[in-house]
Amino acid sequence: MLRHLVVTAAGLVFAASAFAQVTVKEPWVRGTVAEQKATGAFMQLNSAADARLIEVKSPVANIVEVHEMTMVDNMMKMRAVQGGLELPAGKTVELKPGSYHIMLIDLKAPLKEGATVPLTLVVQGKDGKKDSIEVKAPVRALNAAAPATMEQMHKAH
Ligand SMILES: [Cu+2]
Repeated sequence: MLRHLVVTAAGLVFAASAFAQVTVKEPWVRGTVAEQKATGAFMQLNSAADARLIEVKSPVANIVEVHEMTMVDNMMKMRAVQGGLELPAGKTVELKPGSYHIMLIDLKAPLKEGATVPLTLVVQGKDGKKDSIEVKAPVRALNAAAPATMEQMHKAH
């Protein structure tokens, strides 16, 4: 825990000095029930300069991946975005159910409505510089605006 706090503090300092122009809007995490081991985190990202979301970390899950949904043989499948999620300068990239999302896998405990999930977004600019952005995402009810099949799809991989 102490180590995590130290890393977080360093990330914030770095964010203030690097490009640091990634705006995060409306972050939220879909709540889970007992025994559910995965869920999605959603938000809108807007970067002032071309960048990529290359990594996401969270203390609530053992594995965190950036996913995309694609049609394969007429079926919606999800997979990890290779090489990071592109954030074109000035364009809002929406992470939402049925589209790009942050996958929280192997959850350490159920996420209840009203809780807050800390997420650390690692963004890399074209110059190779990395920046950390701390996000606090509120947990919304399980059935909030999400396709019912999403959880089933995650079981497939
Ligand atoms: Cu996913």
